[in-house]
Amino acid sequence: MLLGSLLASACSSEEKSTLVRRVPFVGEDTKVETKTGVGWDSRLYTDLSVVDREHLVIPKSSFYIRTAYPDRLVPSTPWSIAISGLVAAPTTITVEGDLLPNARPMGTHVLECSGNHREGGFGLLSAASWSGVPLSELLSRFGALPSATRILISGFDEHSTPSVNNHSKPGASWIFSLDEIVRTKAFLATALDGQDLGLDHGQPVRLYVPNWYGCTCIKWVNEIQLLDDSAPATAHMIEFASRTHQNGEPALAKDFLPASMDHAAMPTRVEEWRAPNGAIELRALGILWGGDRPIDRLLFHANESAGVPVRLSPSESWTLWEHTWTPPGRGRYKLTMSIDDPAIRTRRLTTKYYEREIDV
Ligand SMILES: Nc1nc2c(c(=O)[nH]1)N[C@H]1C(S)=C(S)[C@@H](COP(=O)(O)O)O[C@H]1N2
Ligand SMILES: [Mo]
Repeated sequence: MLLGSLLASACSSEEKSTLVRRVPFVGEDTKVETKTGVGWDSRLYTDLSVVDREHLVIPKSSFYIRTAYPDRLVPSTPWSIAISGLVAAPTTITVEGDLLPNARPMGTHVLECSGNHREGGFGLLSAASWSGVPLSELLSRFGALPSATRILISGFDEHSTPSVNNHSKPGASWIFSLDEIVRTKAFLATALDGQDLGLDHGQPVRLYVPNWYGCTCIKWVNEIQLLDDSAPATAHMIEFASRTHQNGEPALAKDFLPASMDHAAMPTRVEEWRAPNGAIELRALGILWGGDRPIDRLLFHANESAGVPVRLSPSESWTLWEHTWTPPGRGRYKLTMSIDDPAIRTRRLTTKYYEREIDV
């Protein structure tokens, strides 16, 4: 049954519950699905309320945008990526000659901006299918010296309009250990949702690091450097240090923790239904994403109530969940989720980062 129960009830006979309304989340007034701003401050917030079993992934046109196509970027054909640093000889690879002929489906993944926030309906979060070439497969072509232990991926990041209040600083690059590249199955992406990437999503090539925050997924990649453990952290890494849960602002790239997403979950749609006896029934649909293992027990909390396990429906990207409950009365409810397994790290669930409120 699962999400199907919503549909079943929608075609109700008289003994069944009837849908009264979609309950809005309090304090989330950002216009979703509308591109706003320019340069680094450009945003498109995905409308996550559409996600259900029939709409498991986000189409390219609704995929969230954080930073629009740089207006100073004059694309060249072929698009080349300069390889330098601790290599036998500097070289270049091109998208047309080296990537596109080897590009293939890389799976469906969740991408989230580490600065995702409640006022934006947590809409800096999307799931889609990607194609590209595993970075580990290209590593052997770079002629890395034995001393190379790290790799810097850098992208074009110059806009004519500065970021308001200097919120975003110029330069987009992240440094990974070679081991992280292999372990995460990071890839250079050349297609999104079976189409070209689209200018705002990094066309012609971006990095994609499955299950790491979006700030590591550098767009418009034009430079790769092989480095060793003495490499200083980049300005971009420092900018995103706290949002990726680092201990302070480490001076060296090697002291950065993996910018991976812990298990996280939130409701994305709440509906008010009326039961045949007149009682209010609330139905929440939501998503569970991130983390490093399958989860079979996710708890739902309305205000400080003891958690109730929800029904989980895994998919290739995020897991959908559904929960129906009868509130004790009208009023405001804070909705949060938890995973009650001390072996599982859930930094953002623990701090209620994804708390959402409804008025019933
Ligand atoms: N060159 C470049 N790459 C970038 C950024 C940027 O500002 N410049 N922003 C990063 C951040 S913070 C995020 S969350 C993702 C967003 O990717 P999307 O806009 O395709 O969703 O791109 C990342 N890659
Ligand atoms: Mo981000």
